[in-house]
Amino acid sequence: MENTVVASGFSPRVPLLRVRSSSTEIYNYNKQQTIRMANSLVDETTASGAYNRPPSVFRNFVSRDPTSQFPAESERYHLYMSYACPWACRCLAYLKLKGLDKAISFTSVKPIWEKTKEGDEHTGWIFPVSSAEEPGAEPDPLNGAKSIRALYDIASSNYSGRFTVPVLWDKKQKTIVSNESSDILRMFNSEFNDIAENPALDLYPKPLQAKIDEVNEWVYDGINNGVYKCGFAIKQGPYNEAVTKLYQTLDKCEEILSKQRYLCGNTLTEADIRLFVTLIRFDEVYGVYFKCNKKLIREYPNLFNYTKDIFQLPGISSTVNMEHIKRHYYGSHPSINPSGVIPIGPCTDYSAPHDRERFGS
Ligand SMILES: N[C@@H](CCC(=O)N[C@@H](CS)C(=O)NCC(=O)O)C(=O)O
Repeated sequence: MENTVVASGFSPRVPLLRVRSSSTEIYNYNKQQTIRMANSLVDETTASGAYNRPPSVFRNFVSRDPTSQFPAESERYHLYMSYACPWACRCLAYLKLKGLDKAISFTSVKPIWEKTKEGDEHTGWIFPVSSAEEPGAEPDPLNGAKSIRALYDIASSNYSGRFTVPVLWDKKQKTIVSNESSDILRMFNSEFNDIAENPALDLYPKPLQAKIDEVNEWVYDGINNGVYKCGFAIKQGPYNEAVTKLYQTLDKCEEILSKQRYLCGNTLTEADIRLFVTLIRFDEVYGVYFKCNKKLIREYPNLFNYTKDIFQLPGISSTVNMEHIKRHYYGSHPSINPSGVIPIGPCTDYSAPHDRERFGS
């Protein structure tokens, strides 16, 4: 199955982007040649031109039960992540909030995707060769891996999915526990409380669980994954559908946040951390890059102040590396930005005062 998109202003005989089920071809106007890219996020586009995110594969759980396959132990697990990635950064935010960043080590990869292996064209997450190469990124301290793909190769000999971050790694069994951030959040929230510096913080408290689940569902569909559906759509219809839903969902959040401090009431919950990682990337990246330009977050008084409120929670600003975020998105998907040029703004100061204390602290 093949789809062809022709950008207006270009000759209809020269396809700008061709998507096949296993690879993407981009016509580079500067080099006058077609570049082939291997499987990654941008290839998950269906015949209808809509973006379709595949499910994660490693779905094991760390448990507080010492007899379980993956028992919660200090210094046993490692979070491989990217400062660019919202899904990975929500896990890092939990490490900071729960005070688990000493018990669970973490490493960020380099922001811009590169070739992961000799012999094929796949591009993905790469570790730097030294700490000096890329501020914020570190070489793999455990396995000496060159790429995230190499970690998946260690964990499984027949894995055929995408090589995504986050990866929660078990140092003892030398394998991947989980590559699904929503599961990792739940583990960090409840299973490590014996070793967490902030065990009392419960971002998924029993009385609010049904509410959090409900909010997560529409926030994920409309906003977290919604921005990707806007950005990776290769036909007008699926883009229109995604962008309409995105702004309906942002409006809904704005309305909720005009009456209470957080999404599920006046207490911070998992739902807020999950929304925050998308909001903090919105004006700098998604507004331009994913064509989400009807309105930016700074134009919504409540959403904007809410973003600043969460950014200013202890530890959270250290999870936001705008340099990595911008360089990754604008530099890693040549089908969307063949030149790799990074727009200058808007450089919002999220540490500026906000008005959310009006709902109490
Ligand atoms: N369901 C996963 C999604 C993670 C994901 O899509 N990560 C992206 C980065 S933002 C990735 O690593 N993509 C690599 C690729 O597509 O090759 C989760 O939430 O943990």
